[in-house]
Amino acid sequence: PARHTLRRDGELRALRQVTTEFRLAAEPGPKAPSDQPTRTIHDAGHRTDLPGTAVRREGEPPGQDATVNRAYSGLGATFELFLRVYGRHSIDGEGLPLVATVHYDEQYDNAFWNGEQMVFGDGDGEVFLDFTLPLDVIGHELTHGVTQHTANLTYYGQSGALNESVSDVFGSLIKQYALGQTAGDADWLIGAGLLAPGVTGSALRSMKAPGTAYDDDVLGKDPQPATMAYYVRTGRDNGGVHINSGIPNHAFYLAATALGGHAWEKAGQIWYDVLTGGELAERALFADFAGLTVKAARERFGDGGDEFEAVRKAWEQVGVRT
Ligand code: ASN
Ligand code: ZN
Repeated sequence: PARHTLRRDGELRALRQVTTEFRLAAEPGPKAPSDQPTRTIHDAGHRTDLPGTAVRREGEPPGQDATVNRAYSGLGATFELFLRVYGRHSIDGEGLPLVATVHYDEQYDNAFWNGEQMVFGDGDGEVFLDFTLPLDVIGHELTHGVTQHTANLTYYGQSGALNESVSDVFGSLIKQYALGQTAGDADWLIGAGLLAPGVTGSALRSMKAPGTAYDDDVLGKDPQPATMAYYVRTGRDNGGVHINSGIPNHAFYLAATALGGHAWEKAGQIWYDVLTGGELAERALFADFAGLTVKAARERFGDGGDEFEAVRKAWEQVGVRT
């Protein structure tokens, strides 16, 4: 009992101060982002006001609308690849809530990222079906958000084609990861299942064989080149961003299939390192991107490794100098 003697005022004040400092130091800092997505799917009811009416929030069970459910699952699959494989928390790396709107407009033949959220049309049913059908299309659109928050590649000319290609690469990887496919098993198509039954073609684009995805009376022939020898100089489509993306797409396909196994582990990691590494300029040309992938392959997997050689050779095959 003698130990519990009253302390003098000064001692008490000092003790209180130490206690306060300890409590402040122990207080949690900024909250770590969750390992679960925060998804909200809206229905535009065939109008164009965004975001429309919320119809499924995170944690809610599937409802009757298959389009809503596909959007919800696709957002989840995209979140999973970026988190589990690359350690990225959502689109911005800080747990950004994922928002999508389905049934946008009437017979709307596209899907897009508007800088803040995903938007999906139902297609006209004659040329295109529902844009939530292909998982790689959902992944493609969300990856535009990742690019916006990282390298921010300017959407024109070669940097625009790189922006498009990065969306195709991770769109395809999201599908491959969800299906557990190896590079050898994957179809390397973007938008398989999107073309209406009457259309002559298999998908929107092929990373394996750019220029062969469709050849149709209405759509025309797939205009994508696979190599620089066929690079298309045009002012249309922001300087051919959806056309010339065939070249970096094919380089990724060549590197990933040469390496084998799961494409997201090596080729995907290298491309992710370049996209997020801070060295890629907003107006990068193909050669800038290519050079950085070779550097990233060396830095992550070693100098004399298969990865370095596979990446270098892939760009050489499509005619881009590294
Ligand atoms: N679906 C197209 C894309 O993501 C829409 C667009 O932005 N042009 O590239
Ligand atoms: Zn795109």
